[in-house]
Amino acid sequence: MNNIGLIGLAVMGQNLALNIARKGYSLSGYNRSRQKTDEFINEKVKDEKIYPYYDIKSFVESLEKPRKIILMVKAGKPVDDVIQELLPYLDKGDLIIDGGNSYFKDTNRRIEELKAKGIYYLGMGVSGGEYGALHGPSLMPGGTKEAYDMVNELLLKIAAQTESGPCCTYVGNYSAGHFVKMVHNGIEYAIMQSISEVYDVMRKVLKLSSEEIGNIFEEWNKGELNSYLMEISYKIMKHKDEKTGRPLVELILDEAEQKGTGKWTAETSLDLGIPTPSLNLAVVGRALSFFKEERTKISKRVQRNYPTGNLNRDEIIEDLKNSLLFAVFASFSQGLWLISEASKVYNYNIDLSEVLRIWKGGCIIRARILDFLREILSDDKTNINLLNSQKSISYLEEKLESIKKVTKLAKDFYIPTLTINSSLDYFFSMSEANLPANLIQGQRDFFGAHTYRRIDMEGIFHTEWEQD
Ligand code: NBP
Repeated sequence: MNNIGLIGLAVMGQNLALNIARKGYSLSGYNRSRQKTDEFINEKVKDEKIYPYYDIKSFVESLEKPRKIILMVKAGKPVDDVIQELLPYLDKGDLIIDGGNSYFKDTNRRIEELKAKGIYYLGMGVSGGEYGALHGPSLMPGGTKEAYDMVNELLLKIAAQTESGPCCTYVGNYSAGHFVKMVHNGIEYAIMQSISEVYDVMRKVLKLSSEEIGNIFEEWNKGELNSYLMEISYKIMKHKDEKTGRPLVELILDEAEQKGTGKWTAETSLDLGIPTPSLNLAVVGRALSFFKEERTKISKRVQRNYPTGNLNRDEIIEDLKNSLLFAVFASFSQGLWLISEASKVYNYNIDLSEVLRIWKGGCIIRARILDFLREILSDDKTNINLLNSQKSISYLEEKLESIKKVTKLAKDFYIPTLTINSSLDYFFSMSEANLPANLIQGQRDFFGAHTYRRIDMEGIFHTEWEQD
């Protein structure tokens, strides 16, 4: 009898299976198409106790009870299909863990459907790509605590290990794990977009080569900006194409694809009424990039008058670094706020500080700044977007002149900086007591009799504006 089962032996499943087996567990593996299973067993598995199964029945029967089965299949219908295939062979008390990037509302539905059949279900965010899956991912499991306790020991062992402990915690009730993973990806989109915007200014304003930009990113990665995304960005900038000898990044088509988690984050932020402009604009940035043909056509119609005069290269580089730090902070701030609101609305009971802790290793958004964010949160647990603290304000204000200069410079050079701009506007909006929403309320009342409240007296008011 094997300790655990895993269905879905694509990139993530294979690496997670090897990770689990290398921690001393025996594992039954199953994949819909036989070929993938055989390739995995023949080419990747060595001494690990990983055993292949070619039909669901014998796969399930190979597992010790209560059975624990991890799904690493494509999100959406495949998850429901696999659950339906498993159900005839499962017993009450067995546990299914969905480790894919499932939509959190699907996870809620599955938890309920399976609960009615006595089957436990965990929705677990897994971050870290194939390397993380093999060497230690960040794991974000959510569901009932009872279900989590069945695999607690195993998950803590396979997760990335940091000085603050394993990058796994019981995230919370229902779909809390998949929700947190979704927002993790939303933040990931925003940071990737911000780094790309900085790159754009460096190449178009400062005329730096990819190699030079790579060197600057490498330098930044040694300091405050130290993060996985900074690290891969400098490596990408410095990578030479084997065929042409040119920097490969310059040969990659500028159309950014997406699988949906960023869009879900943006949609959910709008549903819950939490402002996450940097995260949303990062999704918009990818959408804009996709219209290459139209962009190219329109670019031939526009007249551009570029500024002349000397630029202070070192000063601009320092400003760009500060702008990136600012945008990264703003992106985390917005993401945490969204998680915090969802925790209230959906009764997830999420500990934000724990979320920041398990993002410290293994995952794509791991970054040095997480320690600082945890410190701010530990000063005041109710500071859910981190902005309401003198430490945060000082941190952002130190960078304010830089980001103002960078947004202006980018506009002077016609360079879109969607995420950097929106991070700055987010800060301006959140630190502004008077927004022009009074006029919007007047407009709404004018055309739709939607009423408004006043600052000088209690009550709800409507005005017959036309009579003015
Ligand atoms: P994919 O997301 O590409 O999914 C491929 C796997 O799903 C294969 O094993 C495939 O079986 C199986 N599958 C499909 Br498609 N339809 C199925 C069905 N109806 N019944 C049974 N199996 C089915 O694989 P991945 O990139 O390894 O990712 C797995 C999960 O982890 C996804 O949810 C993904 O979003 C998430 N994730 C991925 C990463 C990453 O870096 N790739 C990172 C974090 C999370 P087949 O071989 O028979 O076609």
